[in-house]
Amino acid sequence: MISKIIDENLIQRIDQMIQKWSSFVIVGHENPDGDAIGSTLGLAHFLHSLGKERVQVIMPNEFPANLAWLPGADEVLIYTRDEEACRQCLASADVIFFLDLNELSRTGKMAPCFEGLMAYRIMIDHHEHPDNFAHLTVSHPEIASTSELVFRLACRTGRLDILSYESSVCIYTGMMTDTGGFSYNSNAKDIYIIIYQLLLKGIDKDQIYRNVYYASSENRLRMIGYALYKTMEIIPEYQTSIMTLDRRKIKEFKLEAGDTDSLVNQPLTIKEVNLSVFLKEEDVIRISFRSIGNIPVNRLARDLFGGGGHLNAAGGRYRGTLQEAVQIVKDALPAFFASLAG
Ligand SMILES: [Mn+2]
Repeated sequence: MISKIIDENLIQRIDQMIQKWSSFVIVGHENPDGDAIGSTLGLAHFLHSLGKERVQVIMPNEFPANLAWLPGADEVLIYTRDEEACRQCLASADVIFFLDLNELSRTGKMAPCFEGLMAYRIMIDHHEHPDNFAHLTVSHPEIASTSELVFRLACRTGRLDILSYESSVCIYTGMMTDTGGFSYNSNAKDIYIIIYQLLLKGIDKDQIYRNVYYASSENRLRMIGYALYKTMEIIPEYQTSIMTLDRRKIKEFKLEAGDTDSLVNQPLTIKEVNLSVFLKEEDVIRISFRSIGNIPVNRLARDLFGGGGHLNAAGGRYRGTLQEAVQIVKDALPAFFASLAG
């Protein structure tokens, strides 16, 4: 079947922790995306199938409305909405899983909650440079999604047969969203063997696609139109696009969580654009980078804004004005591309 990616020793130890303990909390990252929700809920359903009754998924803040249909999404605790309930769950947890995040700071305002907890910590993730905060770390940057790692875990513990329809839906959703509907990071053959297995579980992949991608509000689509028409700047020399959205417009379009998530990908559909930068003015300036080919945007995100991510998708934040942040990006382009050529 699929190749064995996760170390056998890690599989055994995670399996032992699952067998041994009864209370589990599963945490995803701040501003959760499809993979954060898909992997955490996918694992939660899997633990349910193993007969575990005390399983709680916690997200640091709200997740996008187009993921609310996922099985179990209505039982997710949101830290910014229900801090006390989250703290109680964490305090009584035997095991805490950290999914789709490589350092505690990725849980945002929730990060201090983990101090002094006795629970056993297991991280399962696919971002580079994992921090050493967990007792067990499963880190595979070469794998396209954490949801895929959850499938691999279920499979390797020899329990593919009990993987439920609900779990399969969640896992597929994370695999789909972290590859842009299998349009990037998606050449690994195993992905399609896994999808085949998920289809055997009864998932409707076409319906999942529509649930996630054909769920826009009118406001969101108009915002995309505005951003592309009024703010997108193309720098032909570097095949780069820079786009912004300021606080006033975010308010005007009444944007909700996740509404701008895929916007940064749009300029890449221009034939001549291989690097897209999107800057959004929130409490801080949030900068998203996307690229095609061998343009390491995680390096840009790290060097310019202390951020990080993957080769083709990364992000960072900046304290200052939108204009300053745009200028920082523009100033950095010549040296960045010179370093790639050299
Ligand atoms: Mn992910």
